Amino acid sequence: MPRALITGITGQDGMYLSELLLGKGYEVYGLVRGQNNPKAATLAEELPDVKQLTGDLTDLSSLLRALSTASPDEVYNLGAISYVAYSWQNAHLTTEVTAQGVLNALEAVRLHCGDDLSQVRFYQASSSEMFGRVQEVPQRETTLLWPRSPYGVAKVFGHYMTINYRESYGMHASSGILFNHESPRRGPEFVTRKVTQAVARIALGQQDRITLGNLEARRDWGFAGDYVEAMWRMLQQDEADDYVVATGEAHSIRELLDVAFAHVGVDDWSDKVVQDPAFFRPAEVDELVGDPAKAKERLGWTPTVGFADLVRMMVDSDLEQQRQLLP
Ligand code: NAP
Ligand code: F7E
Repeated sequence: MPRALITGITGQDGMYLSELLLGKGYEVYGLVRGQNNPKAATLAEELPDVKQLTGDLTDLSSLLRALSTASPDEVYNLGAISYVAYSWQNAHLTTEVTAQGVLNALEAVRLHCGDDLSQVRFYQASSSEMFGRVQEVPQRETTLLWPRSPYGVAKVFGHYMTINYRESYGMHASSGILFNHESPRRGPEFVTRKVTQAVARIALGQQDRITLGNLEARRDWGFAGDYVEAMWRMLQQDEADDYVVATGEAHSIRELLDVAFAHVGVDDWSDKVVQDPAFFRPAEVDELVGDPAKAKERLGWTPTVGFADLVRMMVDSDLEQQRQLLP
């Protein structure tokens, strides 16, 4: 039975990846941080077969302990402070977790393996935010990186450190440059879920309006369930490498609003959306769109859920959740 250790197991991708690996017969261990983390209970309820281990990416010894207990064949480093807007307010913390945390994870694997680094394959959750002020359209593995936020800068550090461990020690360390991916499990601070949750509440008469920032930004949005499949496929390759994972299509926040509101029968949402400068970013990433050709060719990976279906899936899920909260 193959064994996997996942950091960031309580996040959106950690849950989908756990489901995927458990379905393939893996023994799955997940690093859960903090004292009495409330997400541990949700994880235990939804995925009782996952074995939870206590640890934190900023604490090297906790990573070594987790590796020693899990003795994994594959390590997926998904843990991060992942909310871009928050990263300006907490740049040091973001750097400690999202940048240095990657070094800690790589170093822990190297120390754990000793002379035989071939025991463990490593996946790093890199991000399209690294492209920031884009130097090429669409973005591919070779596009120059120009991050625009402390989060993006931290991800660039983790990305290059992963490549460095591959080149320095021959570690099977791959980096997935994933574009935005969403699902009903997406945190409500991210714009897709913020919109689908609000649209559900507006449709049920629980709220009147939604307050947003920049409606012109464009993102390449895919379904998280598809994207964790690409992560796994990367670690099944003979050689470690870097891959862009994206749909190849970009849509604006306005289009997101169009699809989400239309799904509950609202064609004109102009009186339901308010813009607030508080949600604008100090440096915006205007448009991201990826070229997933390499992932398609080498991993045989293609996305299965398109933009409009993804948004409708999220609205439906939020409608169901909000109905359960009604008195
Ligand atoms: P997410 O839902 O925000 O989950 C982040 C996870 O990291 C959570 O489990 C969180 O734990 C954990 N974490 C935070 N600080 C930690 C620490 N100090 N030590 C250990 N774990 C810590 O993110 P996601 O959407 O699943 O994304 C997974 C990874 O892919 C992240 O690295 C993200 O930056 C990256 N990524 C995401 C996207 C996307 O569109 N979703 C795209 C590209 C890259 P708690 O639950 O306890 O907070
Ligand atoms: O913002 C605009 C905002 O926070 C998308 C993370 O998973 O994907 C994610 O980062 C866009 C931006 O995601 C609001 O200005 C407008 O242009 O949903 P988001 P993100 O910043 O693209 C990348 C690939 C990651 O790696 C990250 O971890 O939407 N926007 N109004 C808003 N965004 C938010 N959150 N809230 C608003 O009210």
